[in-house]
Amino acid sequence: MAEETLEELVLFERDGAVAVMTLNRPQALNAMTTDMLHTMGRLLDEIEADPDIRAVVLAAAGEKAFCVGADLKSRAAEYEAGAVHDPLGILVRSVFGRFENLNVPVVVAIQGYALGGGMEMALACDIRIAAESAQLGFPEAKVGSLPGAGGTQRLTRLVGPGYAKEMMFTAERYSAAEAHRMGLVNRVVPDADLLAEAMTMAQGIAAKAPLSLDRIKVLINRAADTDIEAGLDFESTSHAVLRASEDRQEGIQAFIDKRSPEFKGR
Ligand code: CO8
Repeated sequence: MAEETLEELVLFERDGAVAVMTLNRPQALNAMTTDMLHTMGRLLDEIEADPDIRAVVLAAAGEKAFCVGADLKSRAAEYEAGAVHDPLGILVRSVFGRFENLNVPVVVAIQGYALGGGMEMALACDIRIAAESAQLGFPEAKVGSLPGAGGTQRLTRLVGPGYAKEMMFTAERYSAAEAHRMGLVNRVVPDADLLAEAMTMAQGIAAKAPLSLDRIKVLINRAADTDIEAGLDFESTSHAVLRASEDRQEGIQAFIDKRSPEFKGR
């Protein structure tokens, strides 16, 4: 395989207020390497530092796969070396957690195979759009492992323990339609429309008030692990913060003036 430069591993583009990150190892079905995850971390730094980015699309190059999980070829070398320290495990936890906690929404576009760690990456995003061709699954139990990059925890919170156990016990691949029925993906679209649908959704989100998006994301992320009274208190406090924001005034004024609001994130 030709030498891969860090910039080529994950492509980065801007389209207005939307940043697009594209996994770019289609020859290896976008299997994750530590270099790729380091590059994603650096791009997430850029996104966080840029207040003009209001939403992110995570996509992948090639028609065959979104991502087939960890790069088993580079991992084989680690196992042969008997590494007790797992650099990939540490990195995936950090990078996936950063997507989950990013201050702007992340829409992920899934085509072809989304397996193992690739599926776990998609679970750390906020909204999953799948192409009709998508095949999603957790093959780990077939090879004596388990979904160790957040899968057991995030899938259970998303679809409930029944479907999470079914997917992980059987280790089978599920179609986009089956994944949609479980609530694992938000919507299924024709392959040719995947990126456009993800961009349209992200552009629509990016036009909304940034502080609203930020607070809604945090509140929903915490909802599953918070008792209802504490959650409602947190919601009230967040609501009070928004009431005092400039963007709330702008939103109401724009409605009265019958024009589009211009939000500043203040
Ligand atoms: N790593 C590296 N290369 C891969 C991988 C992979 N995971 N999967 C596929 N490739 C490569 C193949 O070797 C092949 O390369 P080449 O052309 O040079 O031989 C190319 O991609 C195309 O693959 P196939 O020819 O196999 O294509 P098929 O359509 O026949 O099959 C499959 C596609 C079904 C996706 C098959 O390749 C497969 O089963 N791949 C392995 C999938 C898998 O097991 N993924 C889980 C990996 S484990 C994981 O993700 C855990 C992550 C968490 C880590 C953190 C732990 C704490």
